[in-house]
Amino acid sequence: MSTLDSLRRTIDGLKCSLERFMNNGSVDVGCCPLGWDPFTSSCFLFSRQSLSWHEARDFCNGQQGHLAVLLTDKDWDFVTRHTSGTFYWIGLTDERGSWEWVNQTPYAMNRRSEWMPGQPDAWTRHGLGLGDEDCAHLHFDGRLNDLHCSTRLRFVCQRHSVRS
Ligand SMILES: [Ca+2]
Repeated sequence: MSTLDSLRRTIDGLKCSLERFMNNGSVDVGCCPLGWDPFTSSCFLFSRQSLSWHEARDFCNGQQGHLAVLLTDKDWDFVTRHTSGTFYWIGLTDERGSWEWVNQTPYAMNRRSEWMPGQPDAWTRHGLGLGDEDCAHLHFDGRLNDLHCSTRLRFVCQRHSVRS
């Protein structure tokens, strides 16, 4: 582990201890690293920078997390409340032929309520080189659209809350 990672973990641990102290020893929601928002047993990071889907995936993995995997209505509602009005990558791709989450959880296609009308359309006339649209992002209203993975967007990382 690099010195920077080690320092970051120390700070995260101190932040958790401080929060626990300020809450008289009880922490209702999990304690999250600086800059991450707690929700149930997860922490979510809403990026300010824009990266390609693969760069975003690698960034989240480097933070002991992964691109967001939205398996419950509660998680979906929490995340889309924060992303409203901006495009954000999440951990959903069909690069291997069918839509699946980055943690290999199968995705049950729900075109009618989770996707923008007519999506996913695997559009190929984007002029961005070979291939269609294999990566899913949250659109302005929180519904999904597939887009070329090289597009640079903000992104949502997810990780377990910190226990120290
Ligand atoms: Ca599309």
